[in-house]
Amino acid sequence: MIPNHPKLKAWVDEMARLCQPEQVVWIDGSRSEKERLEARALASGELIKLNPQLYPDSFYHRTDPNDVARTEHLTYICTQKKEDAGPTNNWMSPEEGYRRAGEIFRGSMKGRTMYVIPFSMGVVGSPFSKIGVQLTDSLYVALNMRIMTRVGSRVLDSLGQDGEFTKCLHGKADLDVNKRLILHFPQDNTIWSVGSGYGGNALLGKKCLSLRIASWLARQEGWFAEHMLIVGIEDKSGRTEYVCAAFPSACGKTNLAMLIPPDSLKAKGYKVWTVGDDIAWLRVGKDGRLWAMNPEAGFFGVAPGTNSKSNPNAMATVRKNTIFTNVVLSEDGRVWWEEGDGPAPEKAFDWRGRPWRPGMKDEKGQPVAGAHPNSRFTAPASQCPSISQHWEDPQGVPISAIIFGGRRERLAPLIYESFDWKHGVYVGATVASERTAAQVGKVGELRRDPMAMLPFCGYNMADYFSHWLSMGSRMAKAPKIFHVNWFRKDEKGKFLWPGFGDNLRVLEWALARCRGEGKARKTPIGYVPAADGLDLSGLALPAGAMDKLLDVRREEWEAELETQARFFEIFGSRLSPEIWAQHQGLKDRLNTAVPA
Ligand code: OXD
Ligand code: MN
Repeated sequence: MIPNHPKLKAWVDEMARLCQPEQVVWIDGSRSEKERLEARALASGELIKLNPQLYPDSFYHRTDPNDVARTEHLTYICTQKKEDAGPTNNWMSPEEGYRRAGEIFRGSMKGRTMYVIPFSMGVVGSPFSKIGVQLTDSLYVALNMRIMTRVGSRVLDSLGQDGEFTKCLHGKADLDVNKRLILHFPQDNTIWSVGSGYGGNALLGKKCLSLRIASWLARQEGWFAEHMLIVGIEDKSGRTEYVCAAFPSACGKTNLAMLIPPDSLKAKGYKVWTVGDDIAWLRVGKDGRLWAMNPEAGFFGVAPGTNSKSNPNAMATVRKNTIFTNVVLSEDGRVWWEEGDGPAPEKAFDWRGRPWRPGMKDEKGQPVAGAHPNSRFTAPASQCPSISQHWEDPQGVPISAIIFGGRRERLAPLIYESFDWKHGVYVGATVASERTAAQVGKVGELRRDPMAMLPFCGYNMADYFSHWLSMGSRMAKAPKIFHVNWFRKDEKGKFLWPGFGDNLRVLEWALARCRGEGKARKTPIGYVPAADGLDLSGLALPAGAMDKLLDVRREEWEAELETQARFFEIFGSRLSPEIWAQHQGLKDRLNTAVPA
């Protein structure tokens, strides 16, 4: 199935000369090929077969213990000019990038197979999709790509003889963190990733292409590539309205995308439909609305914390055709993870492959987790019980509301609505989130993460804000922009809001506001729900909790203004004056507000 595409063939030959694999295998996407690859991965030990009665066609994989998460400090944007990467990205010149990674790639595939994976982000053949070709020496990566993207001959067919594609070179090399580089060359539509076999570093269709490279293309072509879930809310009349939401990693995007309505809202006839859980590509439609599509074909979800209460749809999705990475593996071929379903298995191995049993403690008396906090499942989106019938519509779904959010113990109310598009862009640009134990860094430390894109924007974020601002004038009916915070705590450090399914109460208000309904109170930061604005039926919140959840405290916002300013200052004169105007506007509104 070698394609009739001279540029593609020449590039594969050139990369093979560099990496020197023993053989080159083109991935055709067929069922028989899947079985062949799985048999090979079982024989090499890269995969372990799970109990087929419990998990048909599912497998287990362990990554190298030093290779368990995205490595942002080794991730670079390689543009000719450093300013084009901007102050929030690591930068390297393209010459240096190709040279340094080239030295690691040289001869690194000796004795190995190089798989050539033609893949499409978005349904094959849609004018909104983008094609990539990934070369990799990892069978695990090849099998994951088959779940997360659409792969094979049909993609080559749609590429034709001279179609444009993103050149994605991936190699495990020695899996040595000192020889690991995740490089993006947006000006060459190229990605080189070496020294890691972990998801976000190695499945190049995901963060590397669909966010970093796509955000670059999107700016040039006039659309958005965003770190957003897409979810549809159907009401009892059968009308479905769609929402996109951007939260930093580990803030519950997958759970919100697969939400189950609480009983009282179910009784009102609501149904929730999943379109995507991590990435949205958004374009202005002929009708002047914003339309969103999910470029991925699967979910690469975090396992710990996922259970039949927090996310029953995810649990149902991973029952078959799933690859589990770095969770607990029992002797009888089951998987388990912390805060998962059922009791932990008595006889098992942890994510490092060491014997493990529940309640184990280390030398310091601390509990030993069996699953890595960033352990994952890779499962086809089509298996999700709540998958929307429109999830593969080439033009996507029309978006009524965009929601930004972060993890804030204080300050940000449960929800607030921006005054207009420009203010909404400012709200997105000021997203910040406190670190959890699942992330590297000090727990609780605040990290600015504009639009939840800080690690994923492929160019200068000052230009990214300008792009967001300018897109507003291209939409006759722009979505309304909101900010949510599911994580506000009381004085005793207890979460004030139950989260999960009850978050639909908040989305219900947001959608009502988009229709010009929903009761609201104006505050200096935006509109918050009026005292009786949210449907809280069937929810027993402690007295006063709602007031605390919706409180806008002037002293806290004044301090926040300072930290926002310090962040924006790093962009210097490249930052749009509109961002500073919005900052000043917020300051003025806080100054003139009548204290509550
Ligand atoms: C992810 C992430 O894996 O955002 O989706 O880190
Ligand atoms: Mn993500």
